[in-house]
Amino acid sequence: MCATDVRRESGLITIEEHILGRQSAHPTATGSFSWLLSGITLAARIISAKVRRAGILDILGDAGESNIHGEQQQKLDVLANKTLELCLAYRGNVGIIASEELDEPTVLATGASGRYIVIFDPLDGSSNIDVNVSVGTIFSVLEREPAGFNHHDAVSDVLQPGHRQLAAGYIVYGSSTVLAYTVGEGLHMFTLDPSVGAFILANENVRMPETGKYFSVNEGNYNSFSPGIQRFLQWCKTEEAGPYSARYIGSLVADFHRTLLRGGIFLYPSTAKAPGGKLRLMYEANPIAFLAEQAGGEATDGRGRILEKIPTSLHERTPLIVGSPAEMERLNREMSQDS
Ligand code: P6P
Repeated sequence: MCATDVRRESGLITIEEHILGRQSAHPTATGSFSWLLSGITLAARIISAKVRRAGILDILGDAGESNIHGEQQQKLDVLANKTLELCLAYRGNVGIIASEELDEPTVLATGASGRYIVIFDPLDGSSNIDVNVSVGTIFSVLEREPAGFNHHDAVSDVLQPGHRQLAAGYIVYGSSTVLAYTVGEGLHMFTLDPSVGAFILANENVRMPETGKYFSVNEGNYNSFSPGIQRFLQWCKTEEAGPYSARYIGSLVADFHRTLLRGGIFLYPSTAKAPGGKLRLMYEANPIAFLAEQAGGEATDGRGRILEKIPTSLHERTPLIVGSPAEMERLNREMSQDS
């Protein structure tokens, strides 16, 4: 039994070892991609430590400013954003970063060394921080077109459809800190062991159940949902369907994490307040959709596959419906009857 098998037996595969192992499967892969991902895991460990002590450190509450969306920035939002910027800036191979908290992308390197683009929501669900509800970090990794290395229109480099992602992942700061990532070869999950500060492999090649027993949606918006979505939700509540149980935390990463592990469906459709949807395409829907598909699930905007949407602006919003094949099939059937 080789050393890695022994370590796997002992449950001591760290995320760094796992990423390097994936890289070795690609003889053409260089260590630079693994080096980039280790920057994200370093940031995750720092943010986790801050989130876990939020009540003790003076970092709860408003930062006194608002972001481009007019949303009140929480202190932890600002801190998480700064942490990711710093951890990625020193990787030497990240050319552009973009964030929910930054109006425009930041260009870190223009030459060929700046090969990668990292887009992130540094602390999604941050409005829940003060009431101790799980929050999360979501990230997406793209590659710059070689031709783009020297021009200065960073936004056009970033606006790529989701199927171009090289990697995506999230960290959920819940009862434990769990990191899920994919490089397009399955979805793998790690739990942070705070006693040693390492992410330890928990589940490899995670599969979303073919069907589940939960639907997850803010039913406060029910009256403005399309007829197809209203019919689907009514079906979920019938004896024929189960009925399904409703679970909604109001924190995307936590709601998706449960859907991924237990199956079912999460919906944030168009509403009266958000006709184009509330969630962001580039740093929420695209990474979540990549992860869902890698685990055997599906993700649409109600009309088409999320990963095929052509972005037109960095902070654009989209409806997001993501879940198990059985629930997605039923929902698509109901929505196909809408005019
Ligand atoms: P609502 C959190 O503010 C967030 O951006 C996502 O994490 C979450 O899924 C959604 O908004 C919740 O929105 O309108 O139901 O409060």
